[in-house]
Amino acid sequence: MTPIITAFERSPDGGKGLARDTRVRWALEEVGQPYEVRYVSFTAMKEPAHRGRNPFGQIPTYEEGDLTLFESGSIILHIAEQHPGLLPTDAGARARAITWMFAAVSTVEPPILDLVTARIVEARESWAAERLPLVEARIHRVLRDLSNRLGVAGWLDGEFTAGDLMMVHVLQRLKPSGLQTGYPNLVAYLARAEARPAYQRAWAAQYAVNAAA
Ligand code: GTB
Repeated sequence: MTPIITAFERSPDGGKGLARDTRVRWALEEVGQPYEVRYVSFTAMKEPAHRGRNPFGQIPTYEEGDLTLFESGSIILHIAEQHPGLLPTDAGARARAITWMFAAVSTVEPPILDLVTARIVEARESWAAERLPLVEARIHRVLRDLSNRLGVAGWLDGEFTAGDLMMVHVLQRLKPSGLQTGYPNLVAYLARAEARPAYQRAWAAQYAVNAAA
């Protein structure tokens, strides 16, 4: 059965691949699972039909027969559990890969999202300039720790896993800020992941839609 995911009808990033459907597309490409995409407008996202898929009215979602999922982390974990290629078979290595998925979305992503909030949503507040260095310092703390752990390794724990996929997509959101440039091994980590054929296919698919929009 071909799964159906949802994505922005027109992504605000104009096709840079930063919206979270890209990470789901990437996971599907890594495991060789064809998929269909239902494109939703910002209006349609908040309507009952889409809230039936995601109560928060957001993308991405994932439908496979009777099963409907939301939350990119949960969707990618499901894909990785259904198909070989994104989680090791060894139980310990598998648990560690899932740990990295959680680390990406619950430790590394929040301060990065806070930067988007600080730079865009709060930009006109009187205290915005004062708060920004604190937000950036919190990002540097997680980048430094991640960089130290990665060291000279190619991936976070041996072979490429869903943990790397999540971490890379989370880190990519930093690119417009340039904050990652002080960590050469993280820059190389991103480049290594972006060179993967599955990533290239996922990126091209979302770009084709958003460049045409
Ligand atoms: N925790 C959820 C998950 O991981 O799936 C978060 C889902 C989410 O934030 N979805 C966003 C959304 O639907 C799109 S990805 N937003 C519409 C809304 O809330 O009304 C976040 C995103 C949006 C835009 C850019 N961009 O333009 O660069 C990047 C990422």
